[in-house]
Amino acid sequence: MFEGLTNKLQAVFDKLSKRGVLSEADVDAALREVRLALLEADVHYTVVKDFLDACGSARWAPRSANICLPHNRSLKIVYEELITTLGKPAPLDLSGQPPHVMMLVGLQGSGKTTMAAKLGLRLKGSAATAVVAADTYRPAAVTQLQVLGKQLDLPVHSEGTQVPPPQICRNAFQPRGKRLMAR
Ligand SMILES: Nc1nc2c(ncn2[C@@H]2O[C@H](COP(=O)(O)OP(=O)(O)O)[C@@H](O)[C@H]2O)c(=O)[nH]1
Ligand SMILES: [Mg+2]
Repeated sequence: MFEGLTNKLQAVFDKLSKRGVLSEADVDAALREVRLALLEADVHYTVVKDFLDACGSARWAPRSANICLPHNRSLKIVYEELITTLGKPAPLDLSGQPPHVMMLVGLQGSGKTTMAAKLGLRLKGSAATAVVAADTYRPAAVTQLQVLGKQLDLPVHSEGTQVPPPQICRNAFQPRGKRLMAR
């Protein structure tokens, strides 16, 4: 998702950079393209609206003036508002008693499973790490995680698609011996 969004935003600012100083029409056109890029990336329309209000043309130049500002200033406005909207990057907080559970939230196909495997790969050097295949609904979701686990040498806890997901998650926390005995 971020790759597609990055490319689209990059294209908007590449276009602006060719113009040097921007007119109000340039700014409006660019903001329309930013809006489309965000909506196509499945960003909720109210978030897009708040985002565009925050970096709206009022910040770019007084409405009366037809000449606005150099494009690098426009890039800064959008960049700052993107950080405010997405939140600043923060290190993973793994303090406290393990096991640590991470929840990845997103629409289907937005990269949660892939990100889970990437996180597993990143953390496996410093902690005992496993991924749990608890998506029993989506076709091949369990196999997808098993394939990723094999590629990255990550333990995968899976119980097929007939056990309820909360039970699979609970079982994943049992020590292996106890888990096998409970069957
Ligand atoms: N290019 C690219 N593709 C990705 C990335 N993350 C996931 N994908 C692909 O996007 C598709 C959906 O990813 P998946 O992790 O299954 O999404 P989920 O439905 O949220 O679990 C898969 O084909 C992934 O290979 C990424 O960072 N870059
Ligand atoms: Mg998935």
